[in-house]
Amino acid sequence: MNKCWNEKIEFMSRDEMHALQSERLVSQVKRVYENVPFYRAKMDKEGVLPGDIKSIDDLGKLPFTTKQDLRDNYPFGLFATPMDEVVRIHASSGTTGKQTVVGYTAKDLEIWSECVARGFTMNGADSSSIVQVSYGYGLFTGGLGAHYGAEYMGATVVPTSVGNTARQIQLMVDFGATVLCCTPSYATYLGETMRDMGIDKSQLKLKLGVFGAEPWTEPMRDRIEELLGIEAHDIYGLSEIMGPGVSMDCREKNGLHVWEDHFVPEIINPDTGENIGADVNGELVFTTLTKEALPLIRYRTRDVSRISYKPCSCGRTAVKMAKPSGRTDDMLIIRGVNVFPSQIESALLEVEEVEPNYLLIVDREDTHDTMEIQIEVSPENFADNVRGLEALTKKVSGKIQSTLGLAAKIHLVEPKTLQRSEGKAARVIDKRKLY
Ligand code: DLL
Repeated sequence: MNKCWNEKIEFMSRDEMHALQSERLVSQVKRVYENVPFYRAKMDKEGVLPGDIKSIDDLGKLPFTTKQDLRDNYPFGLFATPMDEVVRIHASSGTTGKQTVVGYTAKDLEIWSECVARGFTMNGADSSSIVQVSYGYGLFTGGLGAHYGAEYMGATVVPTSVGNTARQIQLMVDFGATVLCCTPSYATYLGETMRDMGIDKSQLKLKLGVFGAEPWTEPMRDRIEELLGIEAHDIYGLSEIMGPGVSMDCREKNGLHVWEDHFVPEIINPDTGENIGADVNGELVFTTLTKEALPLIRYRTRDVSRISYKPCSCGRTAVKMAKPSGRTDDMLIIRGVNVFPSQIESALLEVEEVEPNYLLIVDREDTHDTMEIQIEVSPENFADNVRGLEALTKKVSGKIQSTLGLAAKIHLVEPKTLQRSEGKAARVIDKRKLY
């Protein structure tokens, strides 16, 4: 058995977990009904009373909550505690509409730290680790979430936040960081910059990477592991539910254990709202069981994933969710075909001569959707001769066509010309939505 932080919870039997979740759900529902007018009105309208919820099996009787509900109650309307018990505010990223504001009591922060510490420990980190946190600090939950979790575990935290990449690399070498936390796109950027600075990965002490906040694929994991010489692990979360650490993958690397004693996942059909059970892709929905400041009942994440109760070789009994493959609202429909940006990343990772740095531009000419993909050629393969580039363009076009089932105009660009992201990468411009 590998190391763990909270043996009792992480290895709890399914029956015990069912009992714990049931007890917590019953009191959580009672609390939101009594303290949050929004929930009381919604439950009254649906004809569900707290007394109808007797165990976790009754979860499906409760109405969903959405991001729009948080926006409609901006900023603190869904808080279930008085403001003098709220000790921290964060806000969800998102570039359109009002920010989604979330709050935490001191107990919420402790539970959050503990969840993150479980994830770190599960992959070999401990109090002797030096953890460089290169997620953004601020309203975004990434920086402070990883920071508090690592500190709670007793590790030494180096809070570099994002930016000044060359300095980050120098500090990583000088301080001997053993764990790196950032977005997967920033991890690749750090690796590329290191290469440009002439620093070999053998000069690093890094062993573990804890990457999340945006979808990334298995081939991308292999690439980052190779680039930085580490084990790369996936951490998932969203501000509304807590922040990073709602789930994290173990050494099996085939799914993220959800800390179910605090967050109950369900998978629904996004069109009908029906719970579609385990092992099928759908929209991930979470119910918080212990959150004090901002409890959320059946919150629709819009993330596409699936859950599995199959036993895990690491021994943890907590349900696993698949690496989120995209968002129901990020899915593009191009000429009638469903396209997830992550499919493009997978296709590009199979072509050695290009980097998985791309920009997808979707537009419409008359009634016809057009798709252009700008792709960076890798530095080793950037040929000045036109014939070499033509052949490569053809190869990439073929790969994209066979992966997406759609033809795209491929535009190869010089290495390092597409904008790099320090936080979440923005890879799609849908001009059709701009009209
Ligand atoms: O991104 C929290 C976080 C910070 C998670 C650092 C992991 C590491 P938000 O800004 O509210 O919170 O964005 C949440 O990001 O609904 C997913 O769409 C996406 N996301 C987060 N982690 C992953 C992941 C943070 N590991 C939204 N894989 C979520 C895929 C992820 N998508």
